[in-house]
Amino acid sequence: MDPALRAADLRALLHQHAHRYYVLDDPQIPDAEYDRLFQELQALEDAHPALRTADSPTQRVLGRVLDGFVPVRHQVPMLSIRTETDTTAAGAEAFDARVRRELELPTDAPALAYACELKFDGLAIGLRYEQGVLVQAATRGDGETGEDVTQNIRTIGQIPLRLQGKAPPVLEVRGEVYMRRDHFEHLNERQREKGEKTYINPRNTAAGAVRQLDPAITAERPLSFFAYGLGDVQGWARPATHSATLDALADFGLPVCADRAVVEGAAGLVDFHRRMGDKRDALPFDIDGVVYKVDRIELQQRLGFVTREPRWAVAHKYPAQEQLTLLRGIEVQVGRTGKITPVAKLEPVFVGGTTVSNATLHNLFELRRKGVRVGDQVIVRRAGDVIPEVVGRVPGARPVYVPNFRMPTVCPVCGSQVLREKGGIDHRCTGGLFCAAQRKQALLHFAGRRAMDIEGLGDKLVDQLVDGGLIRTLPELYTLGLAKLAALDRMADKSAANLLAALDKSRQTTLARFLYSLGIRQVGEATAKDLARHFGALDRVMDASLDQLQQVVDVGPVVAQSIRHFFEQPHNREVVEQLRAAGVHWDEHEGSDIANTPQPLAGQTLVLTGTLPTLTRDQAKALIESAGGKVAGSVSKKTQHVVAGAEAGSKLDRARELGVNVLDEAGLLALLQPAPDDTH
Ligand code: 5U1
Repeated sequence: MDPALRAADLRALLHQHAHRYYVLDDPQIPDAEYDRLFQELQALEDAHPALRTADSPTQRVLGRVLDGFVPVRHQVPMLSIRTETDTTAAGAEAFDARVRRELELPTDAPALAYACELKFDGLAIGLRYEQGVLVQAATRGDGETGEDVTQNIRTIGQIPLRLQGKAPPVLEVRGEVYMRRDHFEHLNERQREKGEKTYINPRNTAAGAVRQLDPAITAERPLSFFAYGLGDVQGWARPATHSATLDALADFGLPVCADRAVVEGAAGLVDFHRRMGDKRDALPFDIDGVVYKVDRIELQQRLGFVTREPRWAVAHKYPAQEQLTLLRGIEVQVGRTGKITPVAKLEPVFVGGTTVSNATLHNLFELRRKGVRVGDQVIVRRAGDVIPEVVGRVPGARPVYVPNFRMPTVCPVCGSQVLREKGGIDHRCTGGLFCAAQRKQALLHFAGRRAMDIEGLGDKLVDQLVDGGLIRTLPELYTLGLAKLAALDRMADKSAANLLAALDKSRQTTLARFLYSLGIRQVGEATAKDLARHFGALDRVMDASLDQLQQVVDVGPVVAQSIRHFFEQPHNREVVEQLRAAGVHWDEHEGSDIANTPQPLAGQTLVLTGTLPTLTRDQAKALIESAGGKVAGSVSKKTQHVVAGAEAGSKLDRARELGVNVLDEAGLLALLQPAPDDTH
């Protein structure tokens, strides 16, 4: 075949597969096949350098280290957005009122349509496509002149090097480069493991990566992108509304966030702000607010600009996820596995929607690297469901000498020695279950909703039970009697009876829950389920060899070793036996691979959205999993069914967009019935 034709074919194929992988999250070919096509193109280009085009996928990571960035004058100024800091509904109402006033609409004129989006916490970028090919990427700078960061931006897999479909001669796309929270946590986890400096937050990390002079470093940072607007456009009759423009950008293969809506009037804005606020912690990335834009472009043009901000848009903020506060003291906390964590005691501060007075400092190394000392002004971050953390201090001299924090050499709770494993980062109390702190944490974990689910056994009661010497081991929980419980401070007879009933109920459980509740290091809920499904019986897990354990999906050598180690300890086996003797039981082989239970959802992925009429989300998830299905957090082409309840959000829209089957609760329950010919 003619090399030029083959190279063009390969480029088209690789663009198409990169779009499916990075933007739609729905790859159609294995990674190895993508690599093979990529290498074939690379070899062709090496043999015929004239075939190497600017939009070739081989050209993503080939920039050189720069001395500095070249200034880029924006053809169309890159505006910023007016911010509404009143985080209540009044903020949205004020925007609608202002727009109506400026459009001189009579009070009885119908509600305006607004396009609502998320305000991503990242770095604004303009991407210039000429004849569909990415030719330049620039930062905002002062709005008139930015910096040319093209070679860094080309390393971001989500950003197409070539647009799909019939692209206009010039299309400049504006949007935000950001870093997902899980990618950020993972990056920091790796930094911690290497004993290197951690990053402060996803936004600074993303911005720093884009402004890297060495594109090889940018390429190592997991960056993402969302398009949200246009700059210079030539030769394209753009749609009449902003929402349709975003749809068109998605059709060109650009990532556009699915959490958007067109709403009517102030009430629609308020509702969007509230809905996204409720969802904020569950989003995979940080947002600092939502954005409202007048949807009709013609009205946007009538409204125009003030200085560098359009009158037709506003960013309506949420409470900040980072705040400054005073570090009053540093204490240590002993975790379930004995890990000693330095905890910052803070002047209470409202951050990320709650008042925070304690925040983790992770470990001694991190604490030292951040250089925090008691009396400092520190930055506290609380984002998503991650526990609040101190991410740094405000630089500046201290008026008085403050000694550096030191790790205790003995456990503050039980007095056992505190040691750090050779080459490790964490300090640990060596007291094991002799340590009341570890015992309390072990009990709380055991009683947790996802473990044995003992309702009513919370922090305060566990403190009383352990501190009062009523409980030393997990099985002793089941020997508690009404008299002992009712004698506890502030324990009413009714509460004691309720707790005993909850304990009794918890005796009937599942193998997966039981395994998880034991608190084996490295065995989270998912691994416990995998173990239960694979082995089907507790004794088989307890006696499994390292090799046998590694046959389980996602169990590697470290997890296998931890499970082996746990069950090699005679005292752990004793705990298991005593729990069984106390009446804790489950159906062996229930839901396991070796049992022939019907699995009507085997191999299928479902997504839950909205509120179901009778089932809680956890109940629906458990039912799906027990029928062999998986529950995913987002809808893609790999999703077989979306189960939608009241107030279903953007996942339902996405399901419709992709043609994924949508069910209600009754439909789900019908699916769970084994097929009539299922003869298991
Ligand atoms: N989603 C979104 N973010 N954002 C930021 N849209 C959006 N629009 C912006 C900015 C600065 O500016 C335009 C309104 C000009």
